[in-house]
Amino acid sequence: MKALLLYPEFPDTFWSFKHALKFIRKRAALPPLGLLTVAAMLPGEWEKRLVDVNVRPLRPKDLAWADVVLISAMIVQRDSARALIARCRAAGKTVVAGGPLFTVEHARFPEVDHLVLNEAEVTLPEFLRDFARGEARHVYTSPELPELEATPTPLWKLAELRRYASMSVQYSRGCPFDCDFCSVTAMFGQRPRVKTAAQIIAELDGLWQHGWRGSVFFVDDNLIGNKRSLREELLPALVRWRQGRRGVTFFTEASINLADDAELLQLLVAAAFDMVFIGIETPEEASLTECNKRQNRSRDLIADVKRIQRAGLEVQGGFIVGFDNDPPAIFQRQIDFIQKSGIVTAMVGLLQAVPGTKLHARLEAQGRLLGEPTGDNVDGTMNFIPRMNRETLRDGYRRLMDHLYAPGPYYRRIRTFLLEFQPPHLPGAVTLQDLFAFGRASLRLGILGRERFHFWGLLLWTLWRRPRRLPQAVMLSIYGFHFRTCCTALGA
Ligand code: B12
Ligand code: SF4
Repeated sequence: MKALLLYPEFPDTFWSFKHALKFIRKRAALPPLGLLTVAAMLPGEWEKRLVDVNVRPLRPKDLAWADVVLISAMIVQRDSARALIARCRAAGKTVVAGGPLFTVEHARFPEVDHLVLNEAEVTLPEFLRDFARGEARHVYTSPELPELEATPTPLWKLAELRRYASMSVQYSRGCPFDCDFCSVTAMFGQRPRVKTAAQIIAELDGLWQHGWRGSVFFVDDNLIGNKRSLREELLPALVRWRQGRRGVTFFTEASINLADDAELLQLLVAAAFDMVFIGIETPEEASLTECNKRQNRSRDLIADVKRIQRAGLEVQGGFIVGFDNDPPAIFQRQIDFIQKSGIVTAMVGLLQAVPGTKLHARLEAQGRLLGEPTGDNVDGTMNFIPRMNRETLRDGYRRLMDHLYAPGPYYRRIRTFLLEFQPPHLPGAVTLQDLFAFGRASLRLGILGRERFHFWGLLLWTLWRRPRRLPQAVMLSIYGFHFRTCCTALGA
């Protein structure tokens, strides 16, 4: 059996980093970890190939080679997924689909032969048994949330690792919190399930053996969901693993209560974590209550962010406008908060209701739903009727984004961040890729860009005040170019 694993295209969105990737000669930010994991669960005797269309196009000869196509996607890849499925069907191939898009929207894909939903650890074995007998059903689904000890190491060899900016591994699934807009708990539950430290070390060894020497994203929904196993098992193992292995750093996602645990912060930094994404959402208490983001309530969120930055982790932040309790002043309050916090990569989205979430159910019951979400929450669309006047919300949101990513405020945020950020001196030589990125940034941002004075001003300031942070200053300038180009009316 010849299995083609197919990953649809990400549109030009905030997290695609498309405009930044050119500076480092990469095609995509991250590999399709779900598909690489599924590949490792397929029978060993099957031949397997991966086509991630973010990296290279799907060619007719790829389809001609395949007996069966396995496709994965999240909502934001819906259009590309549909187009690819149509091509597979036109070529007469059997299509098997799984992953987050199909798990929440399977009824909208009758053209797929087999929908193998939820977590493949549970549903795939049953499908494979039936498929081998020629009796496979249309839909395989299960509410079971499997333990992860049996999850195999992703088949890294299928991916062209050098085409990606970062690699990814997953230690846990699920999150103990219950924010009402989030599909993580709906899909993966509130009890964080973890792999063993030995499994993660085997995954990292695999990446190392395939020559990977860059950053690795722990794609956990909330890495600190199970603090005990993190503190006692994973982090000590990572600290040991990185001895004598230069060049590999980690980043992840966590909840804001990370700021309360100085020892854990120290351990993360010792294990080579240098960045964390945190869902901050809003400085408006009533909106935090509304969406049940209880872990963010009654806190000095700016002080929390600064504590994490001082410990040596850059903080990326997720923010949302469009809650029922948002007052008209919310746009300026978000701007003030973000500028003060020094969160350079601040992803502000308009609230969208994803199927399967409590928010979706609530809005449906209130008769306020308008359709399905686009999956890209920075594209300015909403799939429900907001409490605030829709035009006021849309205009306020546009102004907010344009302001945050305009060169003046953006470069000021980088300085605020660099003043606070106190990373340990991790070993790491300047690579050819860094030099290329710097050359390209000098040309694109420093000569052609309208931010040229901000760019050179920042570099001179960094050389004077924080010379060791020069690579970060260049990288964040490049990110700013991407955010301006993809997500604001300003362009670059
Ligand atoms: C990494 C990640 C990303 C990366 C994706 C990179 C990449 N190349 O894949 C980036 C950063 C780009 C990203 C972006 C976004 N993401 Co995202 N992301 C994740 C995250 C944290 C991990 C995904 C992952 O690798 N998981 C590990 C693998 C092993 O799990 P998996 O892919 O689910 O695969 C398992 C099963 O689904 C199944 N499976 C998967 N594929 C297939 C295929 C077949 C054939 C079969 C049989 C089975 C199967 O088997 C696997 C093993 O059980 C998930 C959360 C999560 N816990 O999964 C969110 C998640 C996928 N993202 C989500 C969202 C909403 C977003 C954003 C909209 C966030 C935002 N606010 O902007 C953006 C959208 C993109 C954009 N704006 O550009 C949602 C998706 C909702 C949905 N139903 O589609 C998730 C679930 C998180 C959430 N908040 O609910 N994301
Ligand atoms: S803390 Fe993050 S992952 Fe957990 S439920 Fe809230 S938004 Fe979802």
